[in-house]
Amino acid sequence: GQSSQPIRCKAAVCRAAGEPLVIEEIVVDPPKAHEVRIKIVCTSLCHSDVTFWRMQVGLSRPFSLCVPPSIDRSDGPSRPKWDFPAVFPRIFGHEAFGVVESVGEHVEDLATGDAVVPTFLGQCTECVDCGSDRSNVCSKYRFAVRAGLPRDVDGTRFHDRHGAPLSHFLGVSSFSEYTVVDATQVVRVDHAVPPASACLLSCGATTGVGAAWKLAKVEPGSSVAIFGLGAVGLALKGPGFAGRKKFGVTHFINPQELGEKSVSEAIIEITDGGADYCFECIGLASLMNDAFRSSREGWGKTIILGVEMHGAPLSIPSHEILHGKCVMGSLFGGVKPKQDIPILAQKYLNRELELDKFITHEVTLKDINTAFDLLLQGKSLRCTIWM
Ligand code: CXF
Ligand code: ZN
Repeated sequence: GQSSQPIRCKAAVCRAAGEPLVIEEIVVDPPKAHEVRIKIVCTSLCHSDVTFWRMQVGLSRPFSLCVPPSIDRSDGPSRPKWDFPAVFPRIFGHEAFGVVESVGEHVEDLATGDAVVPTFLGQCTECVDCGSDRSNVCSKYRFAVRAGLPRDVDGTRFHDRHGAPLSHFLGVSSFSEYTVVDATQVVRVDHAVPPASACLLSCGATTGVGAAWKLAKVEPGSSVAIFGLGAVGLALKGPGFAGRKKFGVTHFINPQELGEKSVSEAIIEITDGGADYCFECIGLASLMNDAFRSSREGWGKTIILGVEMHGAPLSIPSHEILHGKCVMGSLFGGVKPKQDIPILAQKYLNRELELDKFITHEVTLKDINTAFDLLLQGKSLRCTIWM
């Protein structure tokens, strides 16, 4: 049903880049037109939360995908203000599962009580891109990391107890007991999928599975080299492929143990000429190059999933392209959220997609900083954060 009341609840607020999150009482607006308010059941920490949490002026300004929070016209010609402190204080979190608490006007495909996962990428279902199987990038509400909201550049949804606005993250902000999300970014899932598993479909696991399934369309029997074994990299084998060992990986390469040999030389040796598919799941141009060099001449595909951390360009020898190699990439592994996540949920229920093995830890919201520590220390793959 529709609700017009703000909700007071607890959230983990990031007051400044790189500082521990603080559990605060906040106020969450009612959903506006085309929005839904979600009671978050659980959320997990994805590395992108950490990347943006760390982001401080001068330290890293990586994002070609960012649009500036505002345009500064105060001194002459308008120029973007890249001073990211503008987006703090902020509520992070974008991999989550919850239940719709109320819906705003004009929301037709979702109702109170629906089990849902929010997604950082929206699907309006009406634009050319949403209507095409070739794209998963909605062109009506184009994805960008921005301070404003897709339908309202100055919009806010959260305030602290003094009435000061709190910024969102990727339109999701799931480190809160309640959040408001645009209906284009909310996907209904079968109630039968347990919360912690459904949560993984919200970002990381879906990106990996999607990249193999929707984007690269990897055939069984292909050789696949994965650069970066986090949740995305490990999810790549996805449904239909024969699980670090329990994920079906046959060879591990530790660059430090290779001596004189380069990573690509090692991969070319193991695969007898180069891998059919090379996936970059970290976000470093040097690694993207390694991946490209490791791919097979004739048909090797290099698939870029990582967001380059320093905004560095990729430079590759054109003659290698002429020899049949190709580079491709996508956000969210080419997955169209509203269409494809329910398919993955069904595969989970059919036991064709193992999600639970990604969950290495669990905490409650008050201990959310432990989830950060575990990920930063490389000890966790996914830590479920229960509200
Ligand atoms: C990323 C993709 C690019 C921008 C930030 C979020 N996806 C998910 O973690
Ligand atoms: Zn993510």
